[in-house]
Amino acid sequence: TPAPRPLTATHPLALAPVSSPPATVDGFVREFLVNLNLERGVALSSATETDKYLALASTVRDYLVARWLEDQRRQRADQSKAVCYLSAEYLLGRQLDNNLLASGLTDIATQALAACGIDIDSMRAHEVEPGLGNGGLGRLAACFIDSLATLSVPSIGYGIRYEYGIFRQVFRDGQQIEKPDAWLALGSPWEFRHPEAAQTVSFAGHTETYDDDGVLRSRWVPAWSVRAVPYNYMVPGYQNGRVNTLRLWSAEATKAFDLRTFNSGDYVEAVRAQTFAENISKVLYPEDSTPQGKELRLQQQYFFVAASIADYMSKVLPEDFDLTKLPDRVIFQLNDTHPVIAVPEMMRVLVDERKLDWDAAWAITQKCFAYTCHTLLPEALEVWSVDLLGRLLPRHLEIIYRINDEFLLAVRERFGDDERRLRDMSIISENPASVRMAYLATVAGAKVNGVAELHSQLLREKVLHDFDEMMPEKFTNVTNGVTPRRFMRLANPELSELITAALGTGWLTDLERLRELESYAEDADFRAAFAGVKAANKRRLNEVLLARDGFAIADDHLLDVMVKRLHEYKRQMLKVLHIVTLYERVVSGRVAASDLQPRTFIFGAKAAPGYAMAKRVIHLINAVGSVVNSDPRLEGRLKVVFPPNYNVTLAERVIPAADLSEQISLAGKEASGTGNMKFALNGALTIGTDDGANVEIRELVGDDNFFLFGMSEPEVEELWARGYRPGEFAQADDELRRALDLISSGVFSGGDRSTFEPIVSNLLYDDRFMVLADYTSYIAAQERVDAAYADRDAWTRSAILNVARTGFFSSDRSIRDYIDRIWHAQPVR
Ligand code: F58
Repeated sequence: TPAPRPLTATHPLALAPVSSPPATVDGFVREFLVNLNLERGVALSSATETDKYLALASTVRDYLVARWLEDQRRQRADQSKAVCYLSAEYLLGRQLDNNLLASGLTDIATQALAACGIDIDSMRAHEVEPGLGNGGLGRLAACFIDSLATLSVPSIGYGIRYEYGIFRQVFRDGQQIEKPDAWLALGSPWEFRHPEAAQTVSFAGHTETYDDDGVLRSRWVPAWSVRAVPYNYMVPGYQNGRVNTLRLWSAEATKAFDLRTFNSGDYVEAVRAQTFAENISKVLYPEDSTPQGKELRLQQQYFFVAASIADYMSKVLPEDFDLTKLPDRVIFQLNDTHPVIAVPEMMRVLVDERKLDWDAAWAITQKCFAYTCHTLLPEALEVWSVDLLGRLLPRHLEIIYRINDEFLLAVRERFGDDERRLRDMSIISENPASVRMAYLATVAGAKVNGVAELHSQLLREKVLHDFDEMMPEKFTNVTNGVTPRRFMRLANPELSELITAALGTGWLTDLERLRELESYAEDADFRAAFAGVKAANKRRLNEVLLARDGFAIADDHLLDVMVKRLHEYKRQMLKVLHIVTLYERVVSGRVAASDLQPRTFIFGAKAAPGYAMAKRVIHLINAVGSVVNSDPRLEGRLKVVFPPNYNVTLAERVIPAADLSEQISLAGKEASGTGNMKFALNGALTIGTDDGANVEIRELVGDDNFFLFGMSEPEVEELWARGYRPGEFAQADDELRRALDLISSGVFSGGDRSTFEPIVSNLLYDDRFMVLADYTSYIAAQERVDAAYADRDAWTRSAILNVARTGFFSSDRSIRDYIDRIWHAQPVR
């Protein structure tokens, strides 16, 4: 036998990427068993569920990896413009089913596993979802990387590999308790660790100037650094052979142990440095809407963007790259303000390291970033104290000051000595001195976008009004979207089959084709089939909730669902007042229980651990639930179900079963919402305010297929300006007063009147989100819901029209809008 040739980069085998295993049932079985035997070291007969799940995940990976390597190689070789999506959060949800679907292997895998005596559903259920996000913003990032891959856009997602994602919520006596989310405990089969591609990220220290061959330059002398180790995840496009990358950074100590200290016997001190470094990517901050301004959070932000920029510049760009061409090669999309420290970091790299002059560097930077804003709440706009920023990132603070100085000069040039404007537009605000990250992003970004039409309009008119006056061409809108692969095809397979039977294939990547369903709304057989799917989804949800939490869902109830983070602006309290009103009507004898439309109310919501009012509302929902559910007078009529730990996995079960989608934020507060889109696409009707993307949903589905209530945004503003006096609304509506009195009376708290008193007095005296002002209109809209549901066939027709008319909300369309309006990158097929 000839001596084997060494396998090097020049070896013919090394030139071609690995080939995939054969896409047949036998091929899959073989690959699965190889993984089980060789990787896990166990025989099928003795394998645990975890062994089988991990071997299955490896098998799916094996099918994707050849394409992935090829796409990475091409992306490096290719000159076309790439999108770097910078996001502190990716709320991915389970991976197995998604990756099977994307690679077209679902049927093969199902049969192959069955041949091994394994039910694929038990494998699906075994996966712990990576909850690396808080809510809408993180889930949007996950939908976007799915669409980027499906549209074959050269792109990479950058983020943080939190060791603990969003906390696991449990209820004790109806109150939220947070438990750590150890999502990595079973191992994480979807990731590839790349220590060889680690980057060093530095912090603190001081800056100095030095003479660089006659040029005076600044440099940063940091005090400490950590290693950023990338973990790569495959992001397969939907059955298009494309596999993009999500690169999440994990923090490690530069020196694992301080050996000298270790040898001197102080073990704890020796590992302290390691613990300190690793803390940076330890845990996702569970804040919703109000950032806490904690140092560790700023460390996290800088950590991941510095590593990402270094990664892009050193690994993706050729060494001799002409940096003035950078804007033709890359756009960094800033998902909210969390990655905005990337702007001064890019300036530092270009000016201090690559030695470009300031103006050239700034011209490049301004073309390489774009900023998406996700809020309208002033308290949600991130600011960092100058003191903290200067301590942690002294060079970046200097750079921010210079950016601000030059920007304010431009403002002065344009508007003269308008002190009000100069003060209000300054990136640095005084008392206490702090950096307004949204302003920095707006000044630096080529484009600034809101996430729904109304939101973008309000950004321009209110939050960033002065900036809009100065540079209107920067502002644009990209209405959010959701991926139909996960939220229709995977979450609602029966509806997907029904649609495919009607329209043929292709709609999953061309969601506007759902329009063709409009005529089917007039077809009685189709309506019956559609209603059958909804009923089946309710039964499936019933099974899940019974097994998970012991809740039963009745088939014949209207399923009324409010799932989203718990926040006052989202107004879960309005929903509670509705339930309490219905309850009060019956127990007071004014309405016979038999006259109520049977309804099951489902809540899902996590509250930020430090948000006392939100946690109290959770307690109240559970308390109202236990009273209503155990009152024989309401038996079979009203039921309140609040499964703990609402997450992507549960969303995939709840949304397809829903009849009514609650989108009831105060107008002008919800930037967009994306749950609203998922419900409509799954045939739930919306009861909602004219807020966020609800406005666009209503325009598309039509007033007859949407239950609108409440003040519009201008009406909200007007009432607020006039002076909002909640007591007047309570005076004007007997039922509202009764509902509030019932809560105050202690019936929901075992007679203790103090438990929920803070909620009631907040609503009556202090409520920025004007719950009481919209109560009467909300109750009236709920009555329209009951009346509409009484004609079940007409309801189903409306539900079908909701599906047919909301194809616009595919995240594929959002990504196309980003391409056209912001990125100007091209899909590469
Ligand atoms: C959400 N923001 C918006 N922030 O509230 C929602 O209207 C929108 O649809 C969605 O973004 C996507 O655009 C949101 O989820 C957060 O979770 C932040 C996490 C970090 C701390 C501050 C809130």
